[in-house]
Amino acid sequence: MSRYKISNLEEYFKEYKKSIKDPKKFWDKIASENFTWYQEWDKVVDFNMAEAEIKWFVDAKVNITKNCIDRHLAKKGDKVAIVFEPNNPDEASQSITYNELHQRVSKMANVLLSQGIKKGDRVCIYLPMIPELAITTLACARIGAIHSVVFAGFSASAVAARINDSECKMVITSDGGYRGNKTIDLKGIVDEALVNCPSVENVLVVQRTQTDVKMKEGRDHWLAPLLEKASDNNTAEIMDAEDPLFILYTSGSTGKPKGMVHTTAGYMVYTAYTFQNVFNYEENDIFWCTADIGWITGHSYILYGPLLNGATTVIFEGVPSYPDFSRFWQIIEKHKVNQFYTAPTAIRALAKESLDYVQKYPLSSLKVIGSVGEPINEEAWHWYNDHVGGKRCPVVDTWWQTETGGILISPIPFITPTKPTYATLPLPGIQAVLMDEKRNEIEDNQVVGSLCIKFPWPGIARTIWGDHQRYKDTYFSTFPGKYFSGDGALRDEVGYYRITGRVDDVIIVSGHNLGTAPIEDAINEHPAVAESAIVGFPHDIKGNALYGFVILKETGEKRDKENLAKEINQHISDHIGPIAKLDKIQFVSGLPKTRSGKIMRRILRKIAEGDYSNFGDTSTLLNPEIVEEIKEGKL
Ligand code: 7RM
Repeated sequence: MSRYKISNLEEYFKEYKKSIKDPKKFWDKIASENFTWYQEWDKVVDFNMAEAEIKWFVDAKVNITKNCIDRHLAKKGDKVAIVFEPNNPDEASQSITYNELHQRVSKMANVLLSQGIKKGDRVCIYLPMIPELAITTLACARIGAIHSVVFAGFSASAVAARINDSECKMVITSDGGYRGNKTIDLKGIVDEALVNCPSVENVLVVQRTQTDVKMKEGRDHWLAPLLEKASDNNTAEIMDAEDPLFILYTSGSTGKPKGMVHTTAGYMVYTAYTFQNVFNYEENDIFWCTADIGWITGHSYILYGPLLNGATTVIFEGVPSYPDFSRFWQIIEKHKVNQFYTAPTAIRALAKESLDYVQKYPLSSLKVIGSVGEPINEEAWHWYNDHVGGKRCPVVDTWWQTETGGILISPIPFITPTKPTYATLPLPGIQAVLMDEKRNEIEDNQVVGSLCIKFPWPGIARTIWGDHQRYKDTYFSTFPGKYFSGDGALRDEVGYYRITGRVDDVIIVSGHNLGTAPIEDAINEHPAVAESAIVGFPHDIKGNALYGFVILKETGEKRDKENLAKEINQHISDHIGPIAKLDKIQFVSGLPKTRSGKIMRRILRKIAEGDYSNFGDTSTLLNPEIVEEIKEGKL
């Protein structure tokens, strides 16, 4: 992948202008120079923003795993593709070369075929961060099956909802998973989920923890013996540029999770291009992204982006706090990591601990350090820059979303001067704009607006699985003709962007995007609960934590509130996962509502933050008296 030669900010602006003046020419060149295609495209892009219909590299034929693996074999078959670092530092790490990866993915692809999985079938992958997660994901892509990776921290009902939405034919899981000093019973969770999943025919089980698990006759199969029998000769399926590559679920502000669909060629071109440029990857560098492959960051920058560039990528099974808070720094030193990519929530958690943990290690291999997932506050930015990057490594604050497939706004290291808390400038090809309340484009700087993109880029999601109308309504209707990110942003005098956060009701807790609606749904299912509303409030480590306002039914009123609060959190844990647990629960007799019946969340947000100075316009409130009551009853 060629890195464009820009040596200063002025040149970046020139290059950027060219890329938006003629985007077709720009992407055509990148796509034709850096990949192997079975057949090239007739047209670079075809789109209709009003209908949310977007196609890139029209009629081209390609297989992404040929580009991730096969084409590297001639020159770097013996190069390490994946470094696996286990949860327990006493367990040996593993190195998987491109040759080995080719062999293992091919065998796995043949196993999938032998189990009746065909091009277009959906396969749910529910695995811990072990090499098999990467291998099974790539094997799906190799045969054209659509992978739906579900983060291994989700509960049985969340897994079931995702399996059913896309009617997965198969689930791939493991006997268990290690995370810090815990062992997670993944197979048990899958068994519970599958009680309500009629589409699933087979379950493949990887052995990781040697936990004794129940195997359902005819449905469940250990993976190892199947792999042993499988041939390592597999011809990659010929995929159309717009064939779906994967579905990845993301929370919405209302209702059920959205299955974002990414297709083959555009996603491939975009993740490869952004990986190269945002991290300035050079041959023989070791790249480490600490996300889980169950999130888009892991899909794009643990798996696809690095492998497309023939890079060495680290997969870490564990957590930053185990066995102690030096684990990340110890791994950087052990594997001589050159690019390190993590989330503000992890940075804040580690910055709270003694400096000794990080200062024990010189970390001199590092060249570029990145941040993703939520706005990085100034204090965390400086701590990261000073103590991890040693003030030598550019901090790339990368803004993007599950929907965007890859990074849209970020500094380019050694080119874009960084500025704390600013994601800085859109990458070439990305036409970012800010919109005001009247839906006009904001021309001035120094103002906040809704962040939109006014021309498609290759990595944009193409639809929501089974619900194109929802895709259109959510992203293309608020500002006609533009993609609306749902985020607010500020632009400074040189055009740098600072992301201010969600303008809708998604709350980001420890880097996880949580929709308020499904959590409220879970709370409301508790028999003692009548109604609830949750809001986010600032939290030192998690970025935001959840504050729940809960109205009880009469039966609940008589109960011990402390126990009730515990039960409610358990309920949330079972339905969504422990990450969605409430930090504070306040029992109230009513919620501030507008006449049309909508909860006025901004008032609850202010109360949760302890800011009573100005509640803004409350004239549309049906029950203004409740505001005083809630304020007084605040914990
Ligand atoms: C990659 C990812 C997307 C939401 C997005 C933002 C927030 C992500 C940054 C950020 C400020 C950043 N995908 N977000 N990166 N906010 N600065 N650098 O996180 O779909 O899970 O979340 O995350 O609100 O809309 S995601």
